[in-house]
Amino acid sequence: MRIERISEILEEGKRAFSEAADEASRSETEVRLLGRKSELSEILRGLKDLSPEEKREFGPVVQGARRALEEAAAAAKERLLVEGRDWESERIDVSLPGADDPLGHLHPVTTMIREIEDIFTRLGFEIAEGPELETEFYNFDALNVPADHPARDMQDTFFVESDGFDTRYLLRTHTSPVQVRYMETHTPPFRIIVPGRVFRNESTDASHEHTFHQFESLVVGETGDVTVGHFKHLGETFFSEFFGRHVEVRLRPSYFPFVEPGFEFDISCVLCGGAGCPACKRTGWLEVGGAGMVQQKVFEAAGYPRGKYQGFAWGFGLERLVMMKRRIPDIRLLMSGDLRFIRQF
Ligand code: FA5
Repeated sequence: MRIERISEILEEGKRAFSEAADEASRSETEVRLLGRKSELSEILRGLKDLSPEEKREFGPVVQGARRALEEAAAAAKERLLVEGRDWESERIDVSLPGADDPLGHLHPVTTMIREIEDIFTRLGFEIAEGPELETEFYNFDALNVPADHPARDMQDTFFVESDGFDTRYLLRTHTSPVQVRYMETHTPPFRIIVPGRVFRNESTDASHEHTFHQFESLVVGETGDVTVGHFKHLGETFFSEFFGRHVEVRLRPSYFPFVEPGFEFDISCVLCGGAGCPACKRTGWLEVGGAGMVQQKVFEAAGYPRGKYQGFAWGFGLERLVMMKRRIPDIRLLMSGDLRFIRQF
């Protein structure tokens, strides 16, 4: 009798588990057939009251039925889990294009600095740099800029509050202070370029920014070794390479306290080739920077003996070259942070 009842419970249980349509009814079946109050648990509890022979006969059958029902319950759980998934929403379309991972690129000013560094490195130059937060000494005194020179005026220079310091700090107004910093730790002969950011407290327009870049060049050797002819030739070589066409250089007398003689450095207009156009105001020439033979006072400020060395220096505005090369009409676009502009390069 008992044996038959057990196989009935087993058969009914297996069917109930395989027919369970959702987890709630499966779980209800599990409690009903395998829970503490189930008939099977009752029978299991009664085993202890049987004779040893009966235990031997019934024990394995009851235990086997319980295991089989537990397995059926687990199998039903697995089946319902699989059936319950929304396969459609999980479908992956492997033919869809991948997620767009936007890549940035270098700013045209950075690209241009690297290009300039490349050209000069090939010509045997080293690249030097100096601090943007500079002292009044390196920015002006060491460069022989007189104490009453208008460039020191609050209009042109961003002075930094230096109360409590012996030194007066400012944002460098040009890359020339790096000349002296470099010479303090190096002995000629050498040739360097110094690309860097500079700052001027002036009102802005299409060709003037308060923050822009210059690149300085300094070539120094024994007296007689480095001449104006060398730097005119170097300028022609560099600008021709930079613009990818033959460029001529013109020097006009000018004054900078740290050079003697000093020049304005013009190149033949790269747009019209010197014939005259609106970009060069019909002169055929474009002014690109200041230059000259290094003043002996600057050598002295760097600790060199007077008269032993001779060299030239120049300082070019980088943005104006970028504008000419990329045909950008307004310098303020470059640092505007406007991505519509930047993405064009
Ligand atoms: C100087 O800054 C000198 N240190 C250059 C120099 C170096 C002369 C070595 C002799 C020997 P200047 O102030 O002229 O010179 O500036 C040089 C160049 O920087 C200019 O020709 C121009 O191209 C650029 N520049 C000057 N001011 C601005 C500005 N506000 N915005 C953009 N570019 C500027």
